[in-house]
Amino acid sequence: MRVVNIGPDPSLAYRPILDLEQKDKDKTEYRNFESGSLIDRVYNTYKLMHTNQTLDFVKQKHSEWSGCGHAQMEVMEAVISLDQLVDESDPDVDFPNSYHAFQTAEGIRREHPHKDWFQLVGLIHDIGKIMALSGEPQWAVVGDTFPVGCRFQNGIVFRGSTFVDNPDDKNPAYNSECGIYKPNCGLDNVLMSWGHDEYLYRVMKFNKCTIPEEGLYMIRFHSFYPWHSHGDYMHLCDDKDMRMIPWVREFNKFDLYTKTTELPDIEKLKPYYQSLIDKYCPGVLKW
Ligand code: INS
Repeated sequence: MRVVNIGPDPSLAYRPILDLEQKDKDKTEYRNFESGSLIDRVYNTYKLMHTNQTLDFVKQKHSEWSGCGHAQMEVMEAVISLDQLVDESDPDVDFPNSYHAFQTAEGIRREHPHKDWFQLVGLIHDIGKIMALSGEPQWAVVGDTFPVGCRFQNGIVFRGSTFVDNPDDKNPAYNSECGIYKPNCGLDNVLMSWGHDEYLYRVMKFNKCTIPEEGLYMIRFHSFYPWHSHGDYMHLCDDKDMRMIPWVREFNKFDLYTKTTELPDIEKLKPYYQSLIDKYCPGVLKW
């Protein structure tokens, strides 16, 4: 028999770490910021982020992006374009973000079959990362978020070593417990480090999408781990934030623990999710 060498199995192209054991990853193995094969990439991304995300930087990014004048695109196009993005801040994922979108959505669909808006939030929560495809550096797009304009708290990853070159860390106007904010002013009044959460929230609002408030809140704060998972920054929260935090935590279960190397069949799932997009954020949106 003639054996024709066609090179590596093409199905492996997007599954570079197909490691069967990872399918059964234990919950305690997620978010390891101390060791692992991706640790250098992750650390370098956070080092740049924590050095450069200052109050001034965030204000500048708001004025650049919040007017949604960069592109016009349907939501499914944005989801699929994340085929081109591997998130360099994520110690648990080394495959394109589009797979993570469908993994999260399908996890939510299994446990919340009647909450279609929640499933949709699972699908789209990271599509603000398309900023990176327009030239924004990853440190201004991906990763956990934190407030700027007040003290960087201890629940932030790599807090001890990555803020030393951030001028705000030494500025007495910004480095007290509340900094520029009033106690319990509400997260709506706090400027977060600039990234995909806030950007997508702005896009949803700008285009008058009808996702319920809980869903918009999940979009806006899902990467705010120091708050939803470490209990930091509670002194800035108001009643609304405290009502919403259980929703953000419910979302987080799926966002985090569906990250496995078992990759979904996107083509098969597309029609169902397109119907949810048509219901809540139809047509061409401004980005
Ligand atoms: C997640 C989370 C991860 C980060 C991702 C983000 O919400 O914050 O730690 O790596 O970029 O989408």
